[in-house]
Amino acid sequence: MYTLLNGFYKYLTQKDEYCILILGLDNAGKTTYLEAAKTKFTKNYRGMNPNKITTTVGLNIGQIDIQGVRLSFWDLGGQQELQSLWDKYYSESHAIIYVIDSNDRERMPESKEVFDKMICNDYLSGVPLLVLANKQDLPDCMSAREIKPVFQEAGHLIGRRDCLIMPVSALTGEGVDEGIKWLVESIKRNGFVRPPKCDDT
Ligand SMILES: Nc1nc2c(ncn2[C@@H]2O[C@H](COP(=O)(O)OP(=O)(O)OP(=O)(O)O)[C@@H](O)[C@H]2O)c(=O)[nH]1
Ligand SMILES: [Mg+2]
Repeated sequence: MYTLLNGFYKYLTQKDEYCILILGLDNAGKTTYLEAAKTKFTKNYRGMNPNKITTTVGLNIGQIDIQGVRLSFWDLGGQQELQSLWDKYYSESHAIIYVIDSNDRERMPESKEVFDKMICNDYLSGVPLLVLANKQDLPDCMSAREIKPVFQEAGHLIGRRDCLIMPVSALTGEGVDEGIKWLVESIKRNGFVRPPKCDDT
């Protein structure tokens, strides 16, 4: 009887789980974005003070339950020596969020170069891609419209997949929920190609 009830309980509570990688150069705002997303979508969650967020050495994990599914975010450190660790996570990911510091014109070519190397990896083929032009709260930043053509040059590498470039401010939270909602839809659409994991916690 216990087994039966336990099984039924698990059936009721289990969720499809999707893993989302958050990538981009160091200082792009990945961890700040993850905190903003958790704050928007988790009841009673009070995000970390952005001033207390330090550079990521390794990996931050965060989860959001939304539209009946669980999103597990893997926010990886973006420093050059840490970028070589990214590809260990590619085969298990269901989507990519690539974060750009729109206020750092000088490092835009570097960000594009790192993006190109990442997106042509076979393990990411067909995986939905959300490119975030972050730090839009800063007055002299590049707009998403300016950044778009730079990244669209990689159209042949991006290939056939759901892809969106959008403006966002991880600091103010502007644009954060639209991006996550788009991502959930895309991940579900791609579920035949990359089926979810099953999480019964
Ligand atoms: N003005 C502004 N600052 C931001 C925004 N997002 C992040 N920052 C700032 O940018 C700096 C870096 O943010 P992080 O979230 O640590 O960047 P990261 O991409 O996780 O960096 P690594 O962990 O080193 O890869 C911090 O000082 C943040 O407060 C934003 O939308 N607007
Ligand atoms: Mg970080």
